[in-house]
Amino acid sequence: VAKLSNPTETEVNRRCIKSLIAVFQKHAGRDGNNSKLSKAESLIFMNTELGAFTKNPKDCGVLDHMMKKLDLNSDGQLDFQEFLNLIGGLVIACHESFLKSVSCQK
Ligand SMILES: [Ca+2]
Repeated sequence: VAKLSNPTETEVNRRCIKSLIAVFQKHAGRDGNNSKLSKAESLIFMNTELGAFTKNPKDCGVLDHMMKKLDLNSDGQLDFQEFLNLIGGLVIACHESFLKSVSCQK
């Protein structure tokens, strides 16, 4: 049997992608421009959406460090591509802790 995604899985993936875009636009649009996350918007985004992931979400030093790392074109804002790098980093961290928890269960 070929490995095809069933419709339910496809639907879940589509919803997941849509909600990523919606979250980005919701926060990026606070200053009227929903194509980029300013530093202030990134802070709100991390505090409201990623509270469970970031250890010190209110720590400005952490934000400065992250912005420097993620802001590839150094315009002081995160566009969607740069935002995806942030999400990608989180997904990788989640995957690693998932693998660790799986190997612990053996
Ligand atoms: Ca940028």
